[in-house]
Parts: sequence; structure tokens; C-alpha cells
Amino acid sequence: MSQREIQSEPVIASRLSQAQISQWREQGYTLVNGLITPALQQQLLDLADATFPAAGSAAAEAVTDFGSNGALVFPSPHTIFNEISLDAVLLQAVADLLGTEISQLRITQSDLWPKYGRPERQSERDNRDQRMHVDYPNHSLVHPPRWETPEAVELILYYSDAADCGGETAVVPRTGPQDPAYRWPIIDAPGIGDLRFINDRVAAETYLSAVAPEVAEFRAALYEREARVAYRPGDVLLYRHDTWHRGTPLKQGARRLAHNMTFRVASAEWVSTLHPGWAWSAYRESQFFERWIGKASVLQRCVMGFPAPGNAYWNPETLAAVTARYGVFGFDPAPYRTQV
Ligand SMILES: O=C(O)CCC(=O)C(=O)O
Ligand SMILES: [Fe+2]
Repeated sequence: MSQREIQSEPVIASRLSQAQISQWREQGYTLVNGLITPALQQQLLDLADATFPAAGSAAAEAVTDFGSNGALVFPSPHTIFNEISLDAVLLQAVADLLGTEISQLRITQSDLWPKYGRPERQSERDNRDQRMHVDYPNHSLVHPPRWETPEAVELILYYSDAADCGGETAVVPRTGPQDPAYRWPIIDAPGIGDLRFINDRVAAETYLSAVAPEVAEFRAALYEREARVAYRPGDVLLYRHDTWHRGTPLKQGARRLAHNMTFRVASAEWVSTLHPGWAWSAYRESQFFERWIGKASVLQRCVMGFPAPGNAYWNPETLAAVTARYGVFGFDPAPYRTQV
């Protein structure tokens, strides 16, 4: 396997450059820094550091798959988590990639999670050394649309340093419309069609060699071409549901903190919501969720699915009713009134 490395490029004046946008649209990824304010990121890093088991602890040994098990997901009682999940600069970057407006985005995943370095895989479902994959099967009821018209952006915001942790995410850069690695449909992976879901690379490729040798051979070329993301704290890997990629083993005894987020366009209702969402958060003693709605910006609310100003939902009665619910938490009805 190659050790080609990808280094992040800064954003200029808080916006992705045309080159960064084109790289994502054509090659399926771009790695940037400067989207998240370092002081904000440090606050969330401190929280995550205190939330997750230390490397080497017994609790860490038990963690062998993706996610925080609900510990740091959207919406969170910790406002800093919600602020970073719906950061204005981040949302603008996602909108620029999709060629749309922030008001057209919907958040479907925000999960900050630890990955630990271990010498051995625990089972074939272990994420230690992942099989090459695309993420759409558990994000979409269908298949990503034509490459030129993407409907979602996935991203990983890193809080750790690859120099300390290893565990670089690997991606297969798409070379162009004729790239054989991106042959259509994108189905050459465990868990798609009748191929069994296996996360571990060695177990997956052994299985595929036996049941689908042509698929195994195709995938061997993907591993040959993978490039590793040499992430630093604050780097954001922007990628897609149809980008070939995988997680690689961390250094033994290391803990990597990374934050996966996904945004879809509002019209793509077949793209699922992976985090638990807000529903049960609205019944908490602390009323953290209602407080968050009260203080969130109009665009942040919009990306959560709250009706935008001008939406047919709004009329004097609904405006008064929603104000009755959230006014006590600081909700200002004015932006919604202007267009009713
Ligand atoms: O851990 C990583 O770097 C990538 C994880 C990933 O791709 C996944 O869990 O789907
Ligand atoms: Fe993935």
C-alpha cells in the first residue's frame, strides 16, 4: 500500500477557494484548515478530552467501532458542540461545495468520537483497519446521484495530530469521469447487494476473494491508489458519499479525536439522519434544546429544519404560537415576521 500523503491547505478569508471547490467536485475530497476558530475548537477538544476514556484504559479497550454512543452528538447540552456543528463559516463552505445557499442545507450527522490504537482487531466488525468503502449505504436509502450533481457533503474535523496518532484517513482521489475506480454504479464493497457487511480490511478482502474475485481484484487497485490524510488539529476533510476511503490503524496506545458531520440538500429526503436528532432532547429537565433554539441564528435553525422566513408555514397565528413556545428562551420573531 502506498504512503502518498495529503496536506491541508488554508482557506482564504474564511471561504474555500475555487481550487478547493473544484478538487472536491472532481476528485471527491479536499483537505483544508482555517474553517474553525482555534479558540472554539480548543473548547470542544477540552470537553471531548474529559468525556472519552483515556488511551490504554479498560473502557478504551471496549471501543471498536465508529461513534460516541450518544455522548457527543447533535443536539448537545454543550452549546459549544452545537455552535461548531452549525458554524457559519463551515456551513458556507458546505454550501459552496454544493453550489447552494446555507438555507438549503440540512444537518444529518454530527458525532465527535474517539478512536484508539490497538495491536489487533477484535472482530471482523472492528474499525481498526477498515475495508475500502463509500459511506452512502447507511446514509442513503438509494444510491448517490450522478457524480456531477452531489446532494450531500461529509466531513471529518480532526482534533488530534496524525504525527502523534497515526490513523490517517485514506482516500482514493478520482482522476476524472473515466476513472475506472469510480465505475458506476458504486457497488463493489461489503454490505452492498448480497455482499456481507465486514468492516475489517483483511477479513473483508479474504471474503471477497472467495465469493467475488472480480470485486476483490477491482478493490486491490483502490488500495494501491489510496492517499493518506496527514491531518493536523483543525484540519477538515471534506468528502462525499461516493468517495472511496477508509480508516487506518492508529499507533498503539494513541487516541484520536475526530468529528464527523454530514449535510444534505433539503430536497434529498432519502438521506437519513444518523445522529439521534432533536426529538427526545425536547423533554429534558435542563431544557437545553429549547434554550439552543432560542439563541440559534436564523440560518442555524434553518439547517436543523426549522421553517425559514418566508416559508408558507409562517402566518400571524403560527408566529404567535412559536413565540409563545420559545420566546422565554430568547426567540426573536422579527425575522419571521418580515415576510408573513
Ligand atoms: O476513521 C476514519 O478515519 C474514517 C472512518 C470512516 O470512514 C467510517 O467509519 O466510515
Ligand atoms: Fe467511511
